[in-house]
Amino acid sequence: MTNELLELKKQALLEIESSNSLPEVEEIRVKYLSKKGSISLMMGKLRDLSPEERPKFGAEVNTAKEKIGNALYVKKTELENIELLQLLANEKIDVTLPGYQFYQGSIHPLHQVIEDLEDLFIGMGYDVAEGPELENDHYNFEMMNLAKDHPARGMQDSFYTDENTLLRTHTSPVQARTMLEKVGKPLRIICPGKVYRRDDDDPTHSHQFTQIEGLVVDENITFANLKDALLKMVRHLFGEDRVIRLRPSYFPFTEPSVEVDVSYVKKDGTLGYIEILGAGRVHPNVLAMGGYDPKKFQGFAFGIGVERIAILKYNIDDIRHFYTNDLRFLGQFKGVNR
Ligand code: 2NL
Repeated sequence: MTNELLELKKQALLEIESSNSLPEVEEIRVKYLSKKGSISLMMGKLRDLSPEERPKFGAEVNTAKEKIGNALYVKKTELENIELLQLLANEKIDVTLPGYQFYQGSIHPLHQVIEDLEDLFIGMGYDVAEGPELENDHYNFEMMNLAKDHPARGMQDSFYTDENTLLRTHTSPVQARTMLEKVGKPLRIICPGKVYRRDDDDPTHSHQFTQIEGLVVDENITFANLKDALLKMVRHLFGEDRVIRLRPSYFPFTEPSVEVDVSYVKKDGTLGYIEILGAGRVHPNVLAMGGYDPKKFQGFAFGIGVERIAILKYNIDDIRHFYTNDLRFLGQFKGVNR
């Protein structure tokens, strides 16, 4: 090997050895191995040699090229690995850092009660039915056996938009519609929703509130079936240690009718009762208007005020909290029922 070639090779390997960045390595490659690099230029010297000397010299240049190429490759790989390790070290995740808090809303307390009762009744084979809030006088009153002279039918007591149209005063019209849809087949439904009555708002009255009504119509339905459903509902809402008390009452759409009270333990240890809902056996007129033969079918129904349940469960002091949407009030019900 000529001295010049040997020197070049030695020099290149030294430079590669002492380089410590990828751009430097690339610079060295260009300097020695590119088309105009000093090793490539050595091939030009072939011309000055005799034909006998040429193959040996050519082979030596190629070997030098290969050696330098290999050294460049090894160095490049080494530097790339270092770079990768540094990257990984810098990207290390500190799992001990505190997390970010996401703002999370919550289900409105009235809806927590509604969803809680929907779950219970769906589990007992009921369907959930909904209907319009703006109702026809016929479905809201007529089909519920409310006579034309009933006080609720006065313009002063409900919100009418014209003589025959009003904001529903209970969710019963949804049940009336469902009876007509079912064309005489057995049904079990609950109907949650907004209802409206003319009232001056104060801590215990609201012109708009929320009701859940239940209706079961089938053959061989007895008052015992009603009591069973009521007791299950009350214990689901207030606890398994509760009992219920029924008192005779009156509703135009049920006969007989009852007010239902739930027990609680008073400070002195004796049992007290609080009224929570109304119920009864479906009036034969209501069954007949809904398309059911009252001689063949019986049913029971109940109506419950959702605000009243939430007020008792969560000890709320003013019904207006439910619709004034103060986040300090609403934020207290995060995950109460779930
Ligand atoms: C209450 C209690 C009640 C009903 C609602 C009803 C529905 C149909 C047939 C018969 Cl389709 N009854 N609903 C029954 C009893 C009580 O509500 O305190 N209302 C003001």
